[in-house]
Amino acid sequence: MLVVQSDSHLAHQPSEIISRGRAIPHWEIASRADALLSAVKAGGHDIKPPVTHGLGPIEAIHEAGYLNFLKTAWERWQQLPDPTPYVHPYAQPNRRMTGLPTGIQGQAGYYMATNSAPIAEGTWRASLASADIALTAADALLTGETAAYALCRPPGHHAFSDLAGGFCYLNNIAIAAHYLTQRWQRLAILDIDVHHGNGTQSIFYERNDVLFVSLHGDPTDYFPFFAGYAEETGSGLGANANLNLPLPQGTGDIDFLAALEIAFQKIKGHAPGALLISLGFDGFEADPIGCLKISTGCFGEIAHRIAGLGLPTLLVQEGGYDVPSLTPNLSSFLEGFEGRVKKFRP
Ligand code: SP5
Ligand code: ZN
Repeated sequence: MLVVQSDSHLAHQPSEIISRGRAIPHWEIASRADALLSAVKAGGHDIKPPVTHGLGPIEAIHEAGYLNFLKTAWERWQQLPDPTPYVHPYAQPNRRMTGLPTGIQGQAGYYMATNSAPIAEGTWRASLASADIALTAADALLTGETAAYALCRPPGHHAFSDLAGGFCYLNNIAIAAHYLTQRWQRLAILDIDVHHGNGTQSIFYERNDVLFVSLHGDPTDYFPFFAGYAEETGSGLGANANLNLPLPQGTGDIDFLAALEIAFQKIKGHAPGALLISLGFDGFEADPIGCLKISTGCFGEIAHRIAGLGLPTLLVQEGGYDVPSLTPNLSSFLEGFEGRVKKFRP
């Protein structure tokens, strides 16, 4: 299948996040892309660089004020006395706090949902390239390819229209999905990253043209905590066009595949013209921040079943943090997608 990839992500390498009040090494590191690219190369896939699509498709999803923040935040942060190398929020607005301050410290809190989306000097540039990767892969579907893989970094599914969070800045899959509505009136997004795709859900929550379905670890005691519950089914025009399937921590292959079938029933009922997959490998059994127990072989089985839906399919890379396993897990997925499922014994 066609794969879109570039080295522009190297501009985004913040070394740390704040987790439970403490700075820890970032999980979302550049070598993830190398490990994923190894699987692509081993599979003999065609690799293309992204084509610049400009800000139009991005502005269709993200607020102008937020985009301006992302573009300027690092330089403005550097004007502070004794600045740190990355923009991190310090005070964040919450219930009953609605002001939008003009200063960079307040804006960092206003536009960042979590303490795990630090902005480095090249974050804006890398994020634009990541969105262009998803859009260029989407172009392949527009020109008749049945499937394409967007090797996006940084990932996107925790980014809201006006919020960064959870290692994400621009919501690559949402940008690509809206872009594809030029061709298909009905689309479905299936999110199999271990974390609920809260940004994507929010962006499409009141729309009925783009169905959002997510399988993820139960957010009761797991990131992103504030969304991903079964009761969230969409609102307004989008009523019933959102399906969350939270899974108990420790869920393994058999139960994940059973939930996948429920997701498929919802997707078939929506009758989409194309399918977009938020593809995370952090549900892997050895992922350092995962909470599920999906095996390498099962990723192939998942892919095989997704391909069985027979829809044009855009694969968009999200999480996955056990770097050495990203190569076999993506290989398993791509081989399974193309009908070669091996060594799967749940
Ligand atoms: C795209 C994606 O997968 N984003 C994930 C965001 C998860 N953010 C939570 C980071 C906190 C990690 N602290 C975990 C300590 C476990 N030893
Ligand atoms: Zn994730």
